[in-house]
Amino acid sequence: MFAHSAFRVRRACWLSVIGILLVLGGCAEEPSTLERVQAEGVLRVITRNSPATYFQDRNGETGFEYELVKRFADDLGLELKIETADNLDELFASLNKPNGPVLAAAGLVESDGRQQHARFSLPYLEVTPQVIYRNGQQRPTRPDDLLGKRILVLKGSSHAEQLAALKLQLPELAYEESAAVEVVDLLRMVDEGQIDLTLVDSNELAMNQVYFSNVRVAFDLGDAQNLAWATAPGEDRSLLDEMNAFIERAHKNGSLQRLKDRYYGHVDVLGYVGAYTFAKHLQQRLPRYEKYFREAAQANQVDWRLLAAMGYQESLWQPTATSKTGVRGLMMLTLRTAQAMGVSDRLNPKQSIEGGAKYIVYVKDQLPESIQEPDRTWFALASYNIGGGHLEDARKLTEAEGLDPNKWLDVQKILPRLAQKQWYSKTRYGYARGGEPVHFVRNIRRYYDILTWVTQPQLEGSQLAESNQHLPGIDKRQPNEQTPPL
Ligand code: BLG
Repeated sequence: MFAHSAFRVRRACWLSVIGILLVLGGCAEEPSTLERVQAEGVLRVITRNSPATYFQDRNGETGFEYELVKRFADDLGLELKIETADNLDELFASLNKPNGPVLAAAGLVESDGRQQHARFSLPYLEVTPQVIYRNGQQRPTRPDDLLGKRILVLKGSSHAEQLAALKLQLPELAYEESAAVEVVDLLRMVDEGQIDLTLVDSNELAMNQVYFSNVRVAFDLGDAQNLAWATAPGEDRSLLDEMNAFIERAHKNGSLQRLKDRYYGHVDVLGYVGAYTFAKHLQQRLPRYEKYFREAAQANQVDWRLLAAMGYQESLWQPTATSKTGVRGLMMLTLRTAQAMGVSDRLNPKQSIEGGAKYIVYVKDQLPESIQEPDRTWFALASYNIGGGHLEDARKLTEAEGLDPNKWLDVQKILPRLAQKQWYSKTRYGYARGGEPVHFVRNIRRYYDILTWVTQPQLEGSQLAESNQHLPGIDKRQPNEQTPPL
């Protein structure tokens, strides 16, 4: 009797094992998301058209999310196809469509309310939600100060979720959500006084502060949160595992940090005051000299935005600027350089810009062949500032340290030593303020990046932004209507 039932149990077990194998066999026939994507050779990604995520600049598609996800696609050997959603609800809806995009890379905060619409990857960026107000208004400092204010946030955003949670404690809190706007619109509306307050993530403010000189941070609403990529919810982890492995690699090999520095680092370098001062000068000063920068750039075959960035670093675009050392003008030419470049009046902005353009090309040509782009441009800037002799001294010291004298990253570490006797006494040209070119190059690179974002292809040939219609992301074109890269 026992033996019989034991046999039956064993037989039942075997049957269920066979059943499981059949089920597994059945599953194996259904390809995983990763297998499907690999068979198609295309990674379809949904994002938002905004400066902190994805937009078009002169060189084509760009943006933090775009660059990161492009690297992921390249690693998998896939072609990247970007689609944009008009709002967050649409973005999550597309992600959940059976034949829709498989990944959302859109500056998404991994929030509780989103767990049923998406599965999130490992985090790649920490951001803080910030309440934004207009300079000149009374600064709100705590949640109670939000009462009675006109507040607008993106519909379906983590900020809307935060305000909904806050409303449970502060029932009088009133706010609106809009699906028709992007972060840049919210900031513009605060900047222009159309609304009192909005909430955006710190990275988005960092990216946009340079366009809006009146927006200020009131206070951080809550703790830092994680941005992550998302896939459709469900059991299939095949793509998610690849995403996580990629993000882990990007953390480890430093590429994520470099991307963060490039997009968001200017606030660390300029500070918020520097960023909104830049925004003001971009509107008030640059338009007066933009034509000269473009003409000089064309005549000397350099990027006009690099010249403009140099001019901002040198003089904040002020033609009568004078340094303590008697260097003068918009591009801060020494008397010797001015004479060598045929500049008779250093205070004349057109002449100064032309002289500066000629000189940067000249010093770049003097650099050894062994220095390749993009480092070559950074070395040329350093030489413009400190002179070729001192730069050569720093390169020699760099080599003596076992570092690479052809890499800006290495030479910039050594340059400050030119101001220390134990080091400069060993050099040919002696003492120099070696820290100055390090700041000089770092700042110019930031300004250059910012100018790249604000000068859109459709702007070419026209004057620089005086109104926000020129800003990336504000003009919500569909992907198939986007201006082709120049
Ligand atoms: C540069 C010259 C270089 C020169 C170096 O000084 O000026 N560049 C220009 O005139 C464009 O030609 O190199 S050298 O010819 O090999 O000697 C070194 O003398 C200018 C720099 C100096 C700097 N700004 C352009 O970047 C300056 O003004 N520093 C002083 C700052 S402060 O006011 O004292 O704080």
